[in-house]
Amino acid sequence: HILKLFARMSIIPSAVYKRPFTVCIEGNIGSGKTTFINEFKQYNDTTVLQEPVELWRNVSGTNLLELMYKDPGQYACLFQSYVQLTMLQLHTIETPTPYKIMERSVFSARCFIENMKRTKMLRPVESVVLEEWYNWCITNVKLKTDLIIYLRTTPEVVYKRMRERAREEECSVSLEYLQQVHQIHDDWLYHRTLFSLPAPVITLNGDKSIEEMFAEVRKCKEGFFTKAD
Ligand code: DGT
Repeated sequence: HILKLFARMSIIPSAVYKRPFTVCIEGNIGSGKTTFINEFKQYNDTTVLQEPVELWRNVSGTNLLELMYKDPGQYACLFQSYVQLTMLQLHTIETPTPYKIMERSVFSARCFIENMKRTKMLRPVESVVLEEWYNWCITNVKLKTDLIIYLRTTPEVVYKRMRERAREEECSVSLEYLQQVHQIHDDWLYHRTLFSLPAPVITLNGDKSIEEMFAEVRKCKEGFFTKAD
């Protein structure tokens, strides 16, 4: 699955960097992560790894993202376990460039687990199993991350964007849900009171227009990256 996805993304591993400088782009649903990382595709020295939403939409013919939203009681845990797997695959893939930029990470999957726990979408035993998997992975798998870029947004703004893009699976997503997801991201990356941080964080204003974001992207490319090993 993951290899097919990379083939579609035109990632051809010629030379392989075992320890590229790795940046994760984080933020609420609709915060502009995809737009942001797409701007990096023009650089030959950077591998852009988009979030594997397409994999979640087609797990051997089953749309697990849709099932998670339609019937969270039944599918939230299963969905979360698949998100963790696909994110780990992205973390550990060897890339052909000295820089690697990822949309989300296994770390932000934890934000969704936390929210599902708080809203009782997960049974207590399900969140225990998911968290044990998570803790085992971050201890035993090399998930080297050098920088997190947090696109900080206002829930009302991302709600409007999400309605406008009208992704079919998200038709039931409420403003309240986006407020919950925002709060958890903010407590983690902005107030820094929730989970530990795997890397330094740079916060950008994700409410800005695409043009303003592009200007931020250029600044990021020139100023934030340092030399990879
Ligand atoms: P963007 O480019 O900032 O607009 O990003 P999106 O909204 O395309 O991407 P993202 O990762 O915020 O969300 C894609 C969909 O997948 C969205 O419906 C939320 C959902 N999603 C992503 N990661 C998780 C997760 O770990 N758990 C759950 N339950 N949903 C997730």
